[in-house]
Amino acid sequence: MTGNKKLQIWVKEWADICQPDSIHWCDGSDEENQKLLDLMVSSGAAVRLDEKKRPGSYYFQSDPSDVARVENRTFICSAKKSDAGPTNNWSDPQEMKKTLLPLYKGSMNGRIMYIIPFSMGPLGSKIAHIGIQITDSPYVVVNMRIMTRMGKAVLDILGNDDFVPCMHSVGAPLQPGEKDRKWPCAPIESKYISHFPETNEIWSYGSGYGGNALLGKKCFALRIASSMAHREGWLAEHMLIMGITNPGGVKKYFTAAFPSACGKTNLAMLIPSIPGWKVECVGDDIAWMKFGADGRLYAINPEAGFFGVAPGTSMKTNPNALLSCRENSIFTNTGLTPDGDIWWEGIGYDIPPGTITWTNEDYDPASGKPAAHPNARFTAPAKQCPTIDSDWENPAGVPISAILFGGRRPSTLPLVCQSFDWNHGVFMGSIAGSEVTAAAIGLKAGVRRDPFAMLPFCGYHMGDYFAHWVKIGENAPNKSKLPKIFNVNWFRKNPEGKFLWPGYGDNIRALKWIFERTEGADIARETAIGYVPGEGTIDISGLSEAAGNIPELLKVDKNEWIDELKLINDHYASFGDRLPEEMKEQLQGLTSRLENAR
Ligand code: OXD
Ligand code: MN
Repeated sequence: MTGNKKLQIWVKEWADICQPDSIHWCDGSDEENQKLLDLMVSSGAAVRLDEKKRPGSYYFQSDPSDVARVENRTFICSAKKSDAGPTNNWSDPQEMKKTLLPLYKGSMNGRIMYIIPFSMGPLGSKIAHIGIQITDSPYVVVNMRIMTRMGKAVLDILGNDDFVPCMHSVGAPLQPGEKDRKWPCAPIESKYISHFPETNEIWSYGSGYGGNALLGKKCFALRIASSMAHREGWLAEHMLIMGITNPGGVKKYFTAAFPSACGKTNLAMLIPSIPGWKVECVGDDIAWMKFGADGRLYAINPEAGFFGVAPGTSMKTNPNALLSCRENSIFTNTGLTPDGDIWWEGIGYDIPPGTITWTNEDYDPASGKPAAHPNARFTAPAKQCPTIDSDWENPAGVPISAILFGGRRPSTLPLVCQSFDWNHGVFMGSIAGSEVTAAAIGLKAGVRRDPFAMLPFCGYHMGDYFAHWVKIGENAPNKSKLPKIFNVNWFRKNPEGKFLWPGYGDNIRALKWIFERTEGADIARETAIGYVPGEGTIDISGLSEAAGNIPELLKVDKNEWIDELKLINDHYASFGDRLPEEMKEQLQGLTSRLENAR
């Protein structure tokens, strides 16, 4: 329990509304965790995996209707619609609360209300923030215990201070005597993932999955935190954080923002293909950044675990991710093998006969249905990553030398490109995105702009967000110490549709160039779009086939960029008068540099 009056009142108010059978304050202990897991095993919600193959690990299958973040049911409820901007679903805060309160009424009948105190960031860090999540899902509790620092120690640190209230219910009350479902949740049309950025509140209803339900992650650490950061002058970003050490022992930290499913976890855990270089992981998804007393920008990973996409993860593609979930992990919507282990497409070995699919059916290759859902996940403690950085829990954070943006671009964007200055880097972030095919998401084919990889995660108007980035540069205590900004593209293809770049461990070759540029090395060629590697400055030692592709990978094609300009103009038009002057100037600058380019 707690002496914090606001917290006591808040919990009592919600208990009166949701009417749970009882209330449990989570202490975060091993005993509590085991009790919840045992409870879920005995109810049939979880399977305990084989103790030898996957010690301390558990398997869950979700309801087939509840398998991913639901962007069309995610709302930013600012007082003014214009403050949510064109990239968010908006709802009036009072209207949203009027819609949700009747849904929450009695929603925890037959269930326990869990109170989860959690810290986003190392306990006591000046960059960290505390949230309290209410939930009726024991699955959420055991996942939050991996993904955040959770339990009694957080309440002790909170004292009487303020916290971010995070309200969650799966929206599936039980009648007396009614047997629970394996994965209780509400139908899609009554799921609501609602954010109130002006009062720092989160109200989530109806889903038990991932970012909809583990409220510390996307809801707090990105949507609410981005609007807190906007007000308070810091950065809450959808970025991995990595440490890179060169053969001389010099270490630097980079952050990188890529849209979902572009390999952030793979890059954060990269094993370099060039001898002597070392990459260590601080975080794979979110970075919170503030200036330190020395004028440099410092980043913490607010999370304590990885909530990684399982399919495609193998000892070949990302051994460190696979080793991170070797024990004490939770698997959701993968396949389940008859000997009590998990399996997924792309794990690197054949499916064991008798494997059960995520829909709890016998796997049948003839059906064409995969064993694992494409968004099947592992939840693994970050400390289990073999390459976790020694400073990953440093409360002061790690000093950032470079910020990378990127996406999947089969053409136009070179392998790596450095911005001319901070505002040009902000421009690069603002136009980031991935090319999508019409078949993939049922939309018009083309470039899906995902500015700063924050499209689904920015808690306020995207135009104001660009302005905030400009202001961070303007207000920097020492401009010469600002991180340098780069764009990378691992996904360029040749006209036959074949990737030109091997990616994975070979990405160190681009990181090495970036590393050297942050030290001011004279290895760049100036182009209309920024600095790209000069001839012979990308290390190709040991790189066979792709070495010949380097000129194509670094090409800046004037005609492709003139086409790109039209797309950027369309993208920018959507921000109306909230597009900062500085970004208009950047677009004009690029336009005239291209006109003057040979
Ligand atoms: C994630 C995402 O799950 O970005 O991290 O979708
Ligand atoms: Mn993410």
